[in-house]
Amino acid sequence: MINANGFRPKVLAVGVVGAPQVSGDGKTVVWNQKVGDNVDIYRYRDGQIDRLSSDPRQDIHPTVNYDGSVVTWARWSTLDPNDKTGNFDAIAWKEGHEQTVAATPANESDPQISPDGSKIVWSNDVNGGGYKSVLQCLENGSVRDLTVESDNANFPVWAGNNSLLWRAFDENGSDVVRYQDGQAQRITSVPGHEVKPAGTNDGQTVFYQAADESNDDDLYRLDTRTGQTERIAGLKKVDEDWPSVSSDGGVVAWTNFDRRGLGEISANTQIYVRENGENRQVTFGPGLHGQTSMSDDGNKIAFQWINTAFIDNRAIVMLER
Ligand SMILES: [Ca+2]
Ligand SMILES: [Ca+2]
Ligand SMILES: [Ca+2]
Repeated sequence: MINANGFRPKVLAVGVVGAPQVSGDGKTVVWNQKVGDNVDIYRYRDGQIDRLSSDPRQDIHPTVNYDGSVVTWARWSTLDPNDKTGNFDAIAWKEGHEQTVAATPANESDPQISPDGSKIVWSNDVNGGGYKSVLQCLENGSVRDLTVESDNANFPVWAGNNSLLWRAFDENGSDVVRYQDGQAQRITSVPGHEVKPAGTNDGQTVFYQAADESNDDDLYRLDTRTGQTERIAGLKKVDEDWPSVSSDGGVVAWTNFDRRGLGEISANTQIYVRENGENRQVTFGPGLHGQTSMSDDGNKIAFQWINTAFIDNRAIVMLER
């Protein structure tokens, strides 16, 4: 990994690491890491690494609020991660104290903390069926349902403190839904799947990934005020996936799976950034570079690197400028 295009890579952690998330202020990075048989949540802050969880069960998929004071994640309910009677619960960590915030027999998956740290949203698969879900929100000590089963809502993400984006399945694939002030609205409606939404802090601009008729993924930018959709990255034989975005929408990063010249099996997988109307590559060299998470100002991008020759050799890397 060499320096290029304005961003300097800095390796924060090496090991069986994944799912990095950077705080809005750019000062904290959290991720999950397997040591021995145990997966826990780790944090980088002020040049130091701390282990935030020490439960012997599997702790995965952390999220972190703007100032790094609250971290949430999902924990498997039993010791054996392959135990069919187990399910995920939602955990919140606040200034050194860990609390289980949802632990029914259903899967409470991938809890998401709002930037101000006041609300946690997760999907609950009702009877543990793993198919239909409702989204639930914890705020001021009580949990309420945001959706009903027939909404088929999943994978919520925050866009600022007052907008949520999620994926709603229907017979035509899936659409992006925006939820504001208690109202849910479908903001995409083309056939196929529009997925992985990432929004600006005002919830007005939404980036997402969608596949064309030949199953080639491209990235789109939707301005919900004008209703205009623009394809911002759309090369053939390149899957432009998993956008992350700065708070004003001026910087977008994604994982670029370039299958040109390498065949269908192995893609050249690098991080790209769009800024001022131009797309540029910001990681280089061997291995998979993916799963970006961006600070509000667009100057820090955390990502996961995987050695394709030895997949337990991974790193959490920060791109900084
Ligand atoms: Ca653990
Ligand atoms: Ca549960
Ligand atoms: Ca493409």
